[in-house]
Amino acid sequence: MAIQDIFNAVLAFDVAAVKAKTQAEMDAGADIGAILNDGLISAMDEVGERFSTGELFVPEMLRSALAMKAGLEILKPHLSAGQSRSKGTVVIGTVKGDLHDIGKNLVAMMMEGAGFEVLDLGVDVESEKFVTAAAEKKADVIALSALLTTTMPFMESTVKAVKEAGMAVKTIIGGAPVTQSFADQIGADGYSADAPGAVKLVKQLMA
Ligand code: B1M
Repeated sequence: MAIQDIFNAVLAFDVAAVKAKTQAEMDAGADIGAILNDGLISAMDEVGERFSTGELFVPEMLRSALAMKAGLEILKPHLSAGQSRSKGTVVIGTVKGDLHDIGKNLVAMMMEGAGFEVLDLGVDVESEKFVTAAAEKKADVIALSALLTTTMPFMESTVKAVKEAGMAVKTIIGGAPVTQSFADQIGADGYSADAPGAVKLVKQLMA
């Protein structure tokens, strides 16, 4: 029931309640995966559903996102705890034209938690910026996120720019509209549907 309260608070755009209820669940020893998936992420899925049916509009979507982020901030130390020595370097960002960053932030946090050094370039990132940052950081992996079908082509141009630069860095992609077949089509080295899967994927690619 209490995780349902977190879900409801995100839908009510109630930042204070999301924080309080998330903290209360953590203090009560609830499973962090359940708080994340059943409380915070499923609330955003519901927001997306209501946006599609015209029950909610962009301002409400944004307010829910802010509420969800407040909950994520409380989970963050637990998602990225531990590990001191870097297992490798990942450059991550949301591709050009796309401002969605919650999923990308979650992937970045979990990569950090798994012991990778993460350089987060933010949102609306040009292909060249990924290439330059990866070269400067001697990155092992470039991780691209997109939430809009209209911005998926920028994943392709980034993968192409990496190949043209002759870099050994691997590219992985993810985000709600992205699929394995799209990854195959654009020549990315990997795809994951979620943040824990992205961590596994990077470990496999670097093995
Ligand atoms: Co936007 N939006 N939005 N939005 N928004 C979607 C994505 C949409 C599906 C809503 C809908 O119509 N049902 C729809 C896209 C339709 C499409 O193209 N298929 C949409 C639209 C249309 C738009 C605008 C165009 C609306 C408008 O202005 N008319 C506009 C575009 C702005 C832009 O980017 N240029 C827009 C704006 C916004 C807000 C700014 C209001 C806000 C974003 C705030 C922010 O991110 N800071 C927002 C939000 C919140 C959403 C929804 C409701 C929630 C997204 C989210 O944060 N989910 C979304 C509906 C939905 O997805 N259900 C929607 C929670 C997050 C944890 O999940 O990001 O999917 P997600 O990440 C997942 C996986 O995808 C994966 O891991 C995470 C889970 O573990 N993953 C990766 C993500 N990146 C990965 C990378 C990896 C691996 C896995 O490897 C590298």
